[in-house]
Amino acid sequence: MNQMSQAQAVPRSIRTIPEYRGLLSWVSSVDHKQIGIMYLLGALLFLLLGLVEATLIRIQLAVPENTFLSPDSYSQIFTMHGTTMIFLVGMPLMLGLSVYFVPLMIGARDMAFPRLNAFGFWIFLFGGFLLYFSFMSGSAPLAGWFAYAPLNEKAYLFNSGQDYWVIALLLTGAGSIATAINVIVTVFTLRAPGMNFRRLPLFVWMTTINSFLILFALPALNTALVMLFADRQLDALFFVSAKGGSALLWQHYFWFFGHPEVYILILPVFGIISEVIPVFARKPIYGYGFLAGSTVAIAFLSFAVWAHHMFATGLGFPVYYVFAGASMLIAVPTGIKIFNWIATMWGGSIRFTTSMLFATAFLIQFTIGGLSGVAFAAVPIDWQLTDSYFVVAHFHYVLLGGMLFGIISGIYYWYPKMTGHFLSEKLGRAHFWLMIIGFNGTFFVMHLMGLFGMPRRVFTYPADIPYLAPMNMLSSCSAAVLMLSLLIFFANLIVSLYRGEQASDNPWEGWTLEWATSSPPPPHNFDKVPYIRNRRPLWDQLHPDLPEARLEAEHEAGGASR
Ligand code: HEM
Ligand SMILES: [Cu+2]
Repeated sequence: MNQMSQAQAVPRSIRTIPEYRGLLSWVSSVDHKQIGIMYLLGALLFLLLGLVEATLIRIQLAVPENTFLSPDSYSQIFTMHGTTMIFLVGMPLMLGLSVYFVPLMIGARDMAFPRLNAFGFWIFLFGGFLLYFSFMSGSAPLAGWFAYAPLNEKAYLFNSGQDYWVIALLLTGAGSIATAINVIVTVFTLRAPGMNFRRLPLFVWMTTINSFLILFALPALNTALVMLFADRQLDALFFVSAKGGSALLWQHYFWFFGHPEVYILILPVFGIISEVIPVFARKPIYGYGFLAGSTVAIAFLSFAVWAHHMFATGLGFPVYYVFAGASMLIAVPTGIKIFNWIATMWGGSIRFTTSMLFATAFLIQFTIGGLSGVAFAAVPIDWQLTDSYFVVAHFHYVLLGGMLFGIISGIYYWYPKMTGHFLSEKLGRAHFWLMIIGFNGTFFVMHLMGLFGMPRRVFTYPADIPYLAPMNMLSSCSAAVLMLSLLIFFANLIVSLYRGEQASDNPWEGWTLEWATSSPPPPHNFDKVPYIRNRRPLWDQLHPDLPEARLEAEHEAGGASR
């Protein structure tokens, strides 16, 4: 009855979408919150698959000269693992949180183009399924996640697995570009009255800049994919050096996309951390301007460092100087962020909720990954360590210890908003500590394995290289702990949906607009959007005695430390 009267209350002219219930209401949805949740669920499904692949890899490598996987299936598994984790886990987790929270944080009713939003999600999902269909075509792709030429060519990979890889990435790439355009237009046109760019929440700042990165980086990948497809299907020979093409050209295209891509995965996470830390340290963010400005610097610099992935290809000295210099330079704005977050925590009355624990671990682990990254910027070090397990350690510290830890922090933070229930803190703590032990146990020794000469992407290693066998065994046993921790996380996500403690509208005493509406928000998001006078619109509501305007004035006068 309620539904009827509501439907009648809406004028026919704006009732463009018929109302469906149950599963159909999700499939037909153009609501940014439902689409955001579908992105997250899709990403978690693919995470599960990527973890199964990681488990197979670690079983194979647990002992030397193992025959659990054949060389050929090993190559398929690590290619699918890498491709899945980057394109079907990292990207949709980041896009899902963006399309869910950007409109809420700027006080909008929805994204600027709701149908385009749905398109972006579905094309991602179909792309993902297509990649996995490749297993049924006889062979999954097996040229690695960056699929170097000429290995990616028909002469070497004649079955269609690699073609599935090309089409799948083209589809998900098109979806990411569509969503990036959508985020940019939404933020530029649909902000709440009074919310100028200096009052924008940092998560919104960073996802917006990130969308520009997507817009400029992904076309390079898509171009290369189309060229590769032409090579494979039409003998176009773009990347076939023996016939006048250039195998190196593939690397230039790929890394012109690929380096910005790693920032595409991490910038929204920087945004999450910039929201979580001040709320749980109960202090305003330190250095808002620096955090936003350094993001712009990172965005520009990230297009000027791609050849650091190609130091071993003999590009010659002037190129080495330029790209080594730029790669070291990009550590500066990133370092500034780390200092800002630490300064925000400094002297705060910190609440170590599970979300805050993950944010803190992010700071430490991401810094470790960042430092080994700067080491690679020195060309001779790169020559020594490239294609060894040191690299595998480096990027898992950035992607798993950094990106995934940060996203999980965000999920513990926003789950109450999305579902109306808290995630269990008890399970959360078990998840956290097991994940810390499992993650560092699995990946820290990989630095040493690399230094001892273990190459990446090989299905086994000889028994007589000193220490490799025990280090690999340690890594594989720790990976089991890591898997267990993530299973606890999955269980928490499901159990808390039904049994989780009820959450109020603003359970963490947050200050940004998503906390100004109910948990979960109604379809129209806000009954009334307040006029935005400062960066923390909910502060005045929570502390009528201490208006933000006065704090800002005191701060500018140099008096206040809050
Ligand atoms: C959770 C447990 C995980 C384990 C145990 C694990 C293990 C591994 C190992 C051992 C390799 C190297 C394979 C080889 O070179 O032969 C690898 C490759 C890779 N992993 Fe993971 N990984 C995990 C999670 C992740 C996550 C969360 C991401 C990213 C978000 C990720 C991204 C990658 C990428 C991009 C590659 C490179 C694949 C290639 O060389 O083409 N991994 N992983
Ligand atoms: Cu790079």
